[in-house]
Amino acid sequence: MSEQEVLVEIRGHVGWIQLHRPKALNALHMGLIKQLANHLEELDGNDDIRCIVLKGDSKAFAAGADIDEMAESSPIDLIRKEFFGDWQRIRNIKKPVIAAVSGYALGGGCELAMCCDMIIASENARFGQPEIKLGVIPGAGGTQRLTRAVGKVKAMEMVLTGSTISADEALKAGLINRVVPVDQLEEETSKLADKIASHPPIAVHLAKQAILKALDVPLEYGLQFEQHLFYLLFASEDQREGMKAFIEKRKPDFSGR
Ligand code: DAK
Repeated sequence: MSEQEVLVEIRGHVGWIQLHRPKALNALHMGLIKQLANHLEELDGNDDIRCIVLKGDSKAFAAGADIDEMAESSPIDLIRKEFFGDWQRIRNIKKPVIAAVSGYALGGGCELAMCCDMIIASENARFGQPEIKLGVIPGAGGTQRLTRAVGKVKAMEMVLTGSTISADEALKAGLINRVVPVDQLEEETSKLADKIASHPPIAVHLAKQAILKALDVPLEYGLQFEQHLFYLLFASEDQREGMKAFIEKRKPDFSGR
């Protein structure tokens, strides 16, 4: 890597990560994904950080995994090199991660955005899973997360045609949280991230866990899981502080404990 392709900036309690490989529309080669996973884990382990934002640039969030890198691989290469092992690390981040998407979010780029917990898109964003045009299918959630987000028929259309959808279509389909003008993407994402970061971090962390569980387990089990996490939060100082502050009609001061 000649220059840094993943940049990190800390603003208050929010860690901002930028994919920075503009000449290749932020195509995600293995080294870049490893760097991204390293930075995410570092921010995840930093007690001062309460929310993470992942962004690209105005032309591309990411145009997919790096096709040049994959093109000549055999299945054995992919298995032996653990070609995609770092994607698993990205999925395991505990703090909330918001994707701020401008321009292309295609293939692995769309999957990376869907690995995040929320997606804010600018009006020029395009989402899609074009892998079918390359003779493969999505491999990092494009058939699974996309189907859960937009439903079977829309996922079928996107994956089988490889066509992209606009930010407005993505909003209607339930893939993203909101669409904002290109020049307001940072500001709007920042507002959302700061709001989340103002809440008690342990409760935020457990709320994220509980919501993700809802996608995986039967309702009865999910409800029990939620209840246990609810009970657990009564062991936190922030629960005492939050409820006491309400009763005393003052602003809470959360410590993250
Ligand atoms: N890989 C490598 N280079 C890419 C790239 C990509 N995905 N996308 C763009 N580039 C490069 C182009 O080659 C070009 O480089 P130069 O020729 O200038 O050196 C530069 O970026 C600018 O691109 P274009 O000249 O093509 O720009 P245009 O505006 O004309 O077109 C485009 C933009 C986004 C429509 C076009 O670049 C495009 O179609 N890109 C490919 C999109 C795509 O097919 N993406 C899916 C890739 S497959 C997995 C994890 C992840 C994956 C799979 C498994 N596991 C965990 C198991 C993911 C797979 C994929 O994403």
